[in-house]
Amino acid sequence: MNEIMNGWFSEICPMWPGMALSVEIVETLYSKRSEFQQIDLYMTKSHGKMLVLDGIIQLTERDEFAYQEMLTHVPMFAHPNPERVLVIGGGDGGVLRELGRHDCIKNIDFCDIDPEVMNVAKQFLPSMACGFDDPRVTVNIADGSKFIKEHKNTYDVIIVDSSDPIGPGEALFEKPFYEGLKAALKKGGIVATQGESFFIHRECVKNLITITRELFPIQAYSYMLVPSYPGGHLGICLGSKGPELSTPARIITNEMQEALEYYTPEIHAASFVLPHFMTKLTREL
Ligand code: SPM
Repeated sequence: MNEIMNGWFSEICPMWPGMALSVEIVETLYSKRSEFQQIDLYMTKSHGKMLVLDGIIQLTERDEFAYQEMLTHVPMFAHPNPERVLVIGGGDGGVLRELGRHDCIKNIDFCDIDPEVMNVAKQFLPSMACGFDDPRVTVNIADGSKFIKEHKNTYDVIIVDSSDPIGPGEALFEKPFYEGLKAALKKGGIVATQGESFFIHRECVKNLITITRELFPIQAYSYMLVPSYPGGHLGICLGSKGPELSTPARIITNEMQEALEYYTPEIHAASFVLPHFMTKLTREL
């Protein structure tokens, strides 16, 4: 449940009890319940537009690049030749925008259960929704867990840009979904999923690592800094059927590097270096 008091939005969620991230709001630009969730879009005082689903901040214009670049380019550069890519969730289009920078891709399937998020992004967030303009993108409005069952052995890279495991995103954090992701990947494929925060959701992160370790020969956990998520960071849980994950398999062009704000080959490798409590935690699994 979120609250706006005296012009401040506070993100209050049972997943992070006893703390709340607050952002000063200038104007509510959109507020409506879709078939699946409450969608709110605010103009904030310091972070540009902010998209909120069921009371949880999904992105702000000021720092969205950190999450979208890392969730996209870490798995994409770990793969030696990704031609076919699936994106589940991410209705704002930011991950699609980042995928658009990879010329090696032949087609991108996009699958989201809620078309309203995409419509809101197209109306209010053109710097992300431009991702939908890429002619290689096919939009599928469907439940991601069902979609992958119909696309076995199809993708080189799958990116799951989900909300948190409460509401419509819940099933995306469970083992049957990961089994489906594995089956939808080709030989040598890589999956990258929104991996929550190791400071505030340790059990959830532990569970994701356990699941991916059980299913994939290579597993790793990476993270990036995002000031507008509680804890200031967000993880990426990765599973690979072959390629190493922490070293880029391809060289980034100067042109692409200059267009990015967060990802570099050095950040790619460094993002897998975790605090010692995480090393101890993963050792126990
Ligand atoms: N394309 C942007 C969509 C954002 N998807 C991830 C949102 C996660 C929000 N909650 C973070 C909670 C911190 N543990």
